[in-house]
Amino acid sequence: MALRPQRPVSAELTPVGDEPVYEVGLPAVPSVSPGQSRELQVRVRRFGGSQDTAEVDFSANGGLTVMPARTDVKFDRAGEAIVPVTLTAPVDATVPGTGTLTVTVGGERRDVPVTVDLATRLGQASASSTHASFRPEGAIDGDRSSDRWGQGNGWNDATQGAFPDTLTVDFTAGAPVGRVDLYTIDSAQFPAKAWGLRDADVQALVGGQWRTVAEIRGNTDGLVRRTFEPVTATALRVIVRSANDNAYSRIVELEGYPQ
Ligand SMILES: [Ca+2]
Repeated sequence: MALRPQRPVSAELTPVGDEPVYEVGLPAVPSVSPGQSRELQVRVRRFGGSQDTAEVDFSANGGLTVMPARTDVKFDRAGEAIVPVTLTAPVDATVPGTGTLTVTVGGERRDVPVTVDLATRLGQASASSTHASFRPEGAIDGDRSSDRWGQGNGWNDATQGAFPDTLTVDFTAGAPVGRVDLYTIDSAQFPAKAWGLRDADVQALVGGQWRTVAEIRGNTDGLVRRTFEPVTATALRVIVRSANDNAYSRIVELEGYPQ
């Protein structure tokens, strides 16, 4: 029998036409603190097509809000556009928490997870001195327990018997602070009244100036909570002036809240 010449398989190709494809990019997992508004740069790229503009929609869940909800972007000659959006968390946001920022352009939808946490927790900790492994980062790691003291979950200065000592937390962006929860060492083995900090000043960096927002005097408690008129701060610091053992400054956790 004669072999029939094999017929080439033809794929039904959809004409490419003028339909662009979009890509949405964000630099990293965005984060925001309760009561804080942060500007994010959303990058939109267009592949194909010839449209100079596109409509981009933004929405958020988890209690977050995003502005604007919709905008028209104009692409540059490389087919890129940068869209600034402002992401805001409510002052009573649960921390730590998560939300989602959704960006939609053309048929492309991108869901971006957003971390919601205290400005202190998201910040960068440093100290006037550090004793061995009692690093300043331990004071913003979310672990308030004095039972794990010595496992890196709290800060201890390195100048025995010499004060003041300072623990500083720089925020990633300005955030409202109207309350500070300061956990000094307090366990069965190391009770605060014998080992904790006694006198300290809490200061907020407001408009580039340090402002004392709380004074702690004669403290014997493990948790020192102070509320004050809220400020928009870019950093928080604790200046420890004395400790109950007259030797070291010990902070297990430093937390700043909007209220
Ligand atoms: Ca800690």
